[in-house]
Amino acid sequence: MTKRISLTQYLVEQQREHGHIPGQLRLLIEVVARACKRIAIAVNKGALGEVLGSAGSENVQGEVQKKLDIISNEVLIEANEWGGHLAAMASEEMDDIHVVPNRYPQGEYMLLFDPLDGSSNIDVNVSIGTIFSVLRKVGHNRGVSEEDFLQPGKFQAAAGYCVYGPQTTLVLTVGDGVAMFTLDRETGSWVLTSENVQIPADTKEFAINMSNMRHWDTPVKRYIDECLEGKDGTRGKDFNMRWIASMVADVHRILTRGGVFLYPWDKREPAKPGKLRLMYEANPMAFLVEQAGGLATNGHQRIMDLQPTKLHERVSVILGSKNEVQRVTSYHLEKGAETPSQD
Ligand code: AHM
Ligand code: MG
Repeated sequence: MTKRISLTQYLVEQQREHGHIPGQLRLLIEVVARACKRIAIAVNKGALGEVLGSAGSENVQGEVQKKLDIISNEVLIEANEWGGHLAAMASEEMDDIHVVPNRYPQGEYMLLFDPLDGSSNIDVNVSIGTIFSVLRKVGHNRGVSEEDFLQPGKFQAAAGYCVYGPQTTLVLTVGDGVAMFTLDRETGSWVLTSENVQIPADTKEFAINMSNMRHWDTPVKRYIDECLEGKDGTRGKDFNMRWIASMVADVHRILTRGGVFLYPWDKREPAKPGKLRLMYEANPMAFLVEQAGGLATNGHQRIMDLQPTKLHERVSVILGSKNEVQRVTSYHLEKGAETPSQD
């Protein structure tokens, strides 16, 4: 029988062999993984758990919140509040940061999350997920403010996501490659199922919401037009397209078999740099993708180099197979491409 390695064993061995997972970070990852198990149970119940549908409220970005958005947010907060590993949390579903209450010890990390990404897919039984990013708190004073969170993605201590699909899979990086763990529902444990994940540099698969084509900027239009020309065009090969409308599921496919994902700035609302959020969607995915040998840019710069100016900042996202991301980015850098401002 093949030896099974649990998430706990993996983390303990990483800590022992490489010393790059401090105790508090290990606890944090285990707590997030446990919270994801609880979210997976709620997601699985669906209509039977009365968790589908709208919660009748809106988040800070004016988006309608689903019941599962709120449930997942509460699960993550409750699980992470008391362990002593965190100073504060920030979420897509909360206007402001959540500082660990005074009754609990305060840790040295800060956690950001999109508790349930791909909300439009909840009610239709399509893969959704939880995305998280871990930052270190700078300074030793007890107070934490939003400014403490505004660190470029290159300073992330860890990042990952959990995809709730036909399988429930946790994907993690602590800056030393990417590992995947599949939830064994019978034993309730996370089992290591892939290590040293690598994204192929070339691909024949792209992911973009084509319904926005008329709003795209010239470099994006040029790139997709060339893909669509297929074998007889500039690229000399046929491309396939996928769009799940859950970034977690699209990125999971890319980490598994390669591809390029684009949610670019477009002319619908020119002042808005993109749809996806920098700090708890783009940065953690960029960290994972780079750790797997891919690239992530906003068309002009590496995503993880961007200096955030506010918690819920949006960003244009192009990520995945290295050679494709380089190509789209080079089209943007050629004279004439408009530069989205950071909002
Ligand atoms: P959400 O966090 O509110 O679910 O929004 C983010 C999602 C991404 O997962 C996905 O890539 C994108 O929105 C899909 O957007 P669209 O419906 O415009 O195609
Ligand atoms: Mg999201």
